[in-house]
Amino acid sequence: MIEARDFFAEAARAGFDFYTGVPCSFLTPLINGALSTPGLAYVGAASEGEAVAIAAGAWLAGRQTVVMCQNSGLGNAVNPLTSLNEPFRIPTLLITTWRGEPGIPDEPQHALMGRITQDLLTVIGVPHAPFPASRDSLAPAFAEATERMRGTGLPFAFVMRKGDVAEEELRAADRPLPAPGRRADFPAGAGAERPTRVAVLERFLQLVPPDGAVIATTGKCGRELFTLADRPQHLYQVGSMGGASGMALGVALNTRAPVFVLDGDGAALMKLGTFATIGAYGPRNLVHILLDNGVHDSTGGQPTVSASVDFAAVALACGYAQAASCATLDGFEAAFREATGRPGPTLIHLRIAPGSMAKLGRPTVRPPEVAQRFKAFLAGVAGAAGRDAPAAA
Ligand SMILES: Cc1ncc(C[n+]2csc(CCOP(=O)(O)OP(=O)(O)O)c2C)c(N)n1
Repeated sequence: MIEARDFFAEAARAGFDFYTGVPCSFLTPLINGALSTPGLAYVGAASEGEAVAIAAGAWLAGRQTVVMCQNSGLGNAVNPLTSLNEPFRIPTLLITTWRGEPGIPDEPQHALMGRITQDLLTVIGVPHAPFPASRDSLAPAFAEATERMRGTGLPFAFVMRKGDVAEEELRAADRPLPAPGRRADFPAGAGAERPTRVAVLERFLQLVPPDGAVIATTGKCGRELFTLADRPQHLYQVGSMGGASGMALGVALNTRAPVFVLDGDGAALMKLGTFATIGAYGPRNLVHILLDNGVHDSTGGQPTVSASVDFAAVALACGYAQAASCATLDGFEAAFREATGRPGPTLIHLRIAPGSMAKLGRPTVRPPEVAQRFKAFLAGVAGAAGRDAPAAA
């Protein structure tokens, strides 16, 4: 058995400086320790998949990351681990618990996952080792993990058993509540047609500042953005639907650059919990642009339920500093100009028309290259600021 502080000290020596995750009772000592250690950056995520996306963003902004979860939550994390970390070659140190370990009495809901935890990690290409549960094993375990991650550019997992870390008291201060946000509506005039996504992206490209980092959601949004303009500060999130906003949060908490995420209504609804995490952690440099065509346009136009959702109200209820709702290109531009003059996090919700540009390409630059040049862009912004990027609160 080790103390949480032993783990954090070895992790810090190995360069790990950003933590996120969702609790498990086996993880309580480590998460309590993370929450109680002054200066240690820990983001409590709404879901394990969101945590993986947040960590990916933090890595792009120069951090080395740790994601902590219960093995039940591995199921929630499989999608981004396989369709975000893998294609983009984004490493993270995953600590998953081993509820349902065969031979040890546990609750019925853990039995199956307990039998397959290591096999599941292997199947999804995540090498793993037992969590280092003695002081002597810490340094070699970190050496193995970091060497494997450096070699592959991919995640590595420690599998934690009950009692691996000694009990730790929770001494975390409550997070300050965000002040009530501000809403702005830019209604369309009678008979105004909704803009297309490509028209909005064209306008966006005229408005976005040169030091702005841009993350585009899964599907045709990223493809259209790439077709209009391919820039080093663009990240086209080809998989991990719903993960763009989490990734943007991870970036925004660790950079001084303004961060823009182009989201879809289907994707936003898939990971609505991320709104609450963004609102609570409150990065002032994050602008969340929701291109709401009311459908899953990229897969053939099947309706989402977005028509009955007031996303600006959702964002404000979750703690965003500002939220705007609009339905025309000029409304979008007005909302954008207002938003970028004030501290966020900001949501700009724009109702658009379904459909896509006729000749739609796919990014020809490969995901690992997209990630590397995006990372280099953010490092350049941090270098230009002459200081380290801020650590997450
Ligand atoms: C987890 C997951 N489920 C489903 C898909 C298939 N898929 C790709 S894009 C997409 C639609 C996304 O809809 P929305 O976010 O509204 O964006 P739009 O296509 O309308 O631009 C779907 C369902 C996927 N890539 N990942």
